[in-house]
Parts: sequence; C-alpha cells; structure tokens
Amino acid sequence: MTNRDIAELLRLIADMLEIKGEVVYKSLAYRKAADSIENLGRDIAQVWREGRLKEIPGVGEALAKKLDELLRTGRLGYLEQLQEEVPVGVVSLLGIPEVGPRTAKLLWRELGAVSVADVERAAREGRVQSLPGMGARSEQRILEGIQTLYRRSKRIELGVAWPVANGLAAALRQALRVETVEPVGSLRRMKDTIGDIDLLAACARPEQATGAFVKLDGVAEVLSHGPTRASVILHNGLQVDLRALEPQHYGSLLQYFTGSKDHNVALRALAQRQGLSLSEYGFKRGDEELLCRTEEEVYAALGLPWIPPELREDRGELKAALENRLPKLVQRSDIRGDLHAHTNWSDAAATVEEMAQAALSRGYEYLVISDHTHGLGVANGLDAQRLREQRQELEALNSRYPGFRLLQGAEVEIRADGSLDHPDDVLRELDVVIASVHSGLRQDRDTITERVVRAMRNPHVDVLGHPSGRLLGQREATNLDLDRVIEVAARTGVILEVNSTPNRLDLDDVHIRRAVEKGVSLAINSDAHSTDGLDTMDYGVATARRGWAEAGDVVNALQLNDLVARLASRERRVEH
Ligand code: DGT
Ligand code: CA
Ligand code: CA
Ligand code: ZN
Repeated sequence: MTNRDIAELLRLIADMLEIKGEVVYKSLAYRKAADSIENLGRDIAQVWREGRLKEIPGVGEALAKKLDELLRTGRLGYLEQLQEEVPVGVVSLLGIPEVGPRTAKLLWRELGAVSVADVERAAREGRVQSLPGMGARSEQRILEGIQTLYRRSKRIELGVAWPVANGLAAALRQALRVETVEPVGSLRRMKDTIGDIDLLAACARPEQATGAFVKLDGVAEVLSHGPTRASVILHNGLQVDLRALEPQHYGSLLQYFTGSKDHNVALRALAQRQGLSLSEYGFKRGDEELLCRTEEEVYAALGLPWIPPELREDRGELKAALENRLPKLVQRSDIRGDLHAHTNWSDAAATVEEMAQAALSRGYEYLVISDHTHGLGVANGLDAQRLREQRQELEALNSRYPGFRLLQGAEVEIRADGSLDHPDDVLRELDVVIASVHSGLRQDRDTITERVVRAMRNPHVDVLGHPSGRLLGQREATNLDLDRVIEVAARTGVILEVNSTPNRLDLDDVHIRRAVEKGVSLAINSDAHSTDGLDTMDYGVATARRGWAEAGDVVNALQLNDLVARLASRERRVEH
C-alpha cells in the first residue's frame, strides 16, 4: 500500500466518524495523520519496517497499532466494523457540495439514501424539504450541488484539458522561475479523456510552488493546500492537483505520477523480482537508497529502456521493453500532410486558399480538401458540377504554390444501404474518397456492419472516416463490428482514419492497436473546419501513439509521390 492509499483510508474513517456523529476531535485526528502520511517524503512501509511509525506527526499509540495491522495484513478490522454501521454509499453523499456529515446522516436515516442518485430522486419528489431542519431552499441548493458534482465528475476531453494544463504549467514556471513544471497523470499519457489535471513541480522550496499555485489566475476554489501538495477547482470546473518536491526525487515522482496505476503496479512487481523496492520516492535495496533525478534512470535501474508515457497502460509495454522491441512511435514531425479538411465550399468558414496557406505554414507537403457531398443534408454539400468547379480552383492554386500540393477529396456519405452518395464515375475523378457514416447511426450490428463493409468494397473508397462514430461525452459509438472492419481493411487496403477532432479521437487507441497488428494503414486526419482546426493533429498523433502506431503505419507520413502511388494501388487490390 502506498502512502496515498493509506491516507485515503484514514480520510474515509474520518468521514464515517463524522457521519456517525462522533466527537469532532476523533475525525480531526485521522485527517491530520492522513495529511502527514501523504506528505511524509518517504515510503510508509519503510518507516513501518524500521518500527518508527510513532515518529510520524499525528500518529500516536492507537493509530500506530492500526497502521501496523493495515501494513501487515492489508486489512483493518476497525474500518470493517465501521462499514457495518455506515454504508460506504452514505460517505459518497459528502461529495455533494452543501451536504456535510449531519445532512448525510439525515438523508440516510430518514430517506434511506445511500447514493447521490437516491438523494437526487428524493429532492425532485420534494421529500427532502420536509426533513427536520430542511426547507424548500435547502432542497434546491442540494439539487444544484448535485448538478455541480455531476459536472465535476465528468471526464473531460484531452483537447480541452491540454491547453488549460499547459497554460497553468507555464504560469507556474514563470511565477517560480523554475523550468520543471509538467503535466503528469492521464494528461501526460495523452488519454482521450481526463479525470483531473495533475501537475508536478520541482523546486528547492516546494511550499513556494504550492503557495504560488493556489494564487494562479483561474483558480476558483482551493480544496486543499499543504507544503508539498495542493488541489484547486478552476472557474471552468476542472480540478487540478499539484505535487511539488525537491529536484533530487524528480525522476521517481515523475514516473510515479505519470501512471497509469496499472503500469506502476506491474513495474513495482518487476522491481521486486530484482530485489528492489520501488516507491514514489525512489528505489531501495535493503537499506541502500537510490534516488532518480530523471525518469530514464528509473527505467534504467530495472534494465529497461525509457518507455514513452502513451504506452504506460500495462498493455504489454514492460514485456516489450524487456525484450527490446518497443515500437518506434509515430511523431508529429513525421506527418507530411492532412487528408481531411473542409472549406467554405461546404460547411466550414475558411477558403481553400486560406486552408492551403495554413497547411503550408505547418510545414505540410500536401492537403486534401474533402468537403461534404450533396446528399448529407449538410448545408452546401457538393454535387458533381460543383466538384468540377472546385477542382479548377485547386489546380489554379497548385500552380501558384510550387512544392505543395492540394489534392481533391470528398467526404462521401455511406447511405443506409451501404451505397455511396456519388456514382462511381464521379468518385473516380477524385484523388481521395473518404467514406463516412453520419446518419442512421442506430442500425443494429449486422446491418451497420454490412453497410460499412459494402462501402469499403467499392474500389474508389480510400479512407473510412471516423469509423466508430462516437462523440466523447455525447454519443456512444455505433454498433459497428470494428474487428470485422479491421479485417476487411486488411484485405482490401482501405485506410482507417484516426480522426483527431478532440471529441472524436476515432479510431480509439485500442482499435488502432488491433489495426496496426493486422497491418492496416492509418490516416491521422484533423477533419479541420477552420485553419486552426489543423492543429488538432497533435491529439490524433498522440492517440495513434497510444495504439502503438509507427510512422510506417501512417499514410500521411508518406511523401506525396508515395502517397499517390499508395492510393492508386488500392483499386487493384479490391475483391469484387
Ligand atoms: P484520470 O485522472 O482519471 O484521468 O487518471 P490519472 O491516471 O491521471 O489518475 P489520478 O489523477 O488519480 O492519479 C495520477 C497518477 O498518480 C496515476 O496515474 C498514478 C498515480 N496514482 C494515483 N493514485 C494512485 C494509487 O492509489 N496507487 C498508485 N500506485 N498510484 C497512484
Ligand atoms: Ca489525473
Ligand atoms: Ca489527480
Ligand atoms: Zn469531415
């Protein structure tokens, strides 16, 4: 058990004591001990082995006995006894702003509420206002508190959290005049959604970092503030945790707080097999301590190469590292162009020329203009005649920008029966055909899978756009059988898109990995609807990296000529 695990257990006990209505100093004592264990600066298991638990501030005789039981057996009789009296669900009511221990107890005893949902239902039915000491106003405040809680507990998109976290990190670097402030946790692993933002800072006086952090612009509420850690809520509702420490531990802490938890558990087990104990503070072999200033040193101590954060999900990365066959992940700098961008020919604002200039300024060699087709009901979808007109504009621009090439594509709707929105003789004229599903998303598994597979068998279809159709936080993926799609893509040479729009990130990391294993090509596309939209490419590249993709798996890492040849070869491979 880590210091943090134990601190959380002690806080749980404190919450339960408060709900039971025990004298206040008891729960305060548990909270104080939790704080000092968390800020100990050493692995508590080590302190325990040295028989020095009672030297921890706030830990007396009784608590030392409980900690000993916990560290020895992994269980705590006292907690189990409390849990028989107070259901854990009642503790979760404390998460509602406006609900303290007294109210939680009332809601539980009088209404039988053991979850936030129970309280919400009771409040909506007007059953809360009639409780002793409550009224219509307090009932309303509880309902509002529940909405705030739901907003806070919702995972947020990587694309929303990333700029916020980097802005905070930059502000903190400036305030402290130190270089080492970094996002860690799921954000550093570039997960598609983020529970909360974690930052890590190294400086000689950690309390200066936490002090500056809670005063940053954008902080709405300080949840906790100690010498080495602090948590705040920003005005936009995001929670941010900061850990600060002295530079000599930085590598170990960076590794620990990057996670994932599962990766760390596996890494600790590997260390143990080598006779080393690994904690957030460094390694130990017997009494000998090994501090790591850099993350490379942490992995090197176990005979491993450094593992990119995107791979740290305990999905085989340690085995691959041990066998020296980690993938050489695709990088942003490998990307030579974008195969999916919209213009004011259909539903976006920018002109073709503005998009071309934006692509050029990002160092691209090519850009595919892929506006929507006419059948989609999207404002201004292109018919065959307008596609020909657009082609002329692209060619005129191509002659003005040597060394850069606009290609003509279209994002063609896959109709409910799997036919496409344009006939073959129109599709044949296009450089790149992206086929996507935007309507009829609720078809059953067989129907939608056959529909998409039929479209993939059309020899003119090059790319399957945002295959799963998910919209993060908004809409689940369709019933499409992605494993079958991956199989068909492997056979037919259809390229699967990694759509980089932050609320899509579709394919996701798991399916990218399966596609890569089957030799399927990917196109990492922004699906930009504005010039700035091209920059979402970063999130798509990160997602592809989480799926173990290398540059060789990605068609828009190809030079223009090779890309054109790859697209041409596709028609010859199709089964009929
Ligand atoms: P999230 O916030 O849900 O998107 O996911 P993470 O991975 O950012 O998780 P978070 O914020 O709870 O913790 C950040 C990192 O700290 C996590 O990736 C690994 C480490 N960590 C956190 N809690 C624990 C724990 O209870 N045990 C262990 N071993 N590591 C933890
Ligand atoms: Ca986090
Ligand atoms: Ca966190
Ligand atoms: Zn699109």
